[in-house]
Amino acid sequence: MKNPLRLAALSVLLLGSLAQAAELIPIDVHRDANCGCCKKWIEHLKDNGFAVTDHVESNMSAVKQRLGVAPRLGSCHTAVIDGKFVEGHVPAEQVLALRKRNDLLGIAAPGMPMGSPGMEVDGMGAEAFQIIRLTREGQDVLVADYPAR
Ligand SMILES: [Cu+2]
Repeated sequence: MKNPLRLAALSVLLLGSLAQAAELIPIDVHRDANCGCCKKWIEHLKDNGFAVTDHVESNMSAVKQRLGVAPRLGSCHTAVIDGKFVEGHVPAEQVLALRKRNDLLGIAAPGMPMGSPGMEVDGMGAEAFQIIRLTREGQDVLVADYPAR
């Protein structure tokens, strides 16, 4: 072997990325029994490296109230990650970014924006939607603007 050290370094790198790929991120999703778009959002999370615990709820507004989801930010399902809420059809990349933000109560994609993750309809475009942060002080902050497509 020409360069055993280099080969060893390469295999450490490879093993490292494999371990990373296998490490799923736990998240809890609360939803109504009859919500189809909620199930589709759960699939979106699973496709992006999350391990989802699915909770079927009889009273979603009680769940939202308990987690501090302001009614103006409301959507269908409510997820919880590291004690913070994720309200509605939030893209996985935004959920990942939320993990490091302990100054926030949570993030939301208010409403049911057509074309957002889990709200795709064949042959239909996506409408514009926003991701909003809710700070622990109760302030809304715009995080991202997803344009219509
Ligand atoms: Cu929905």
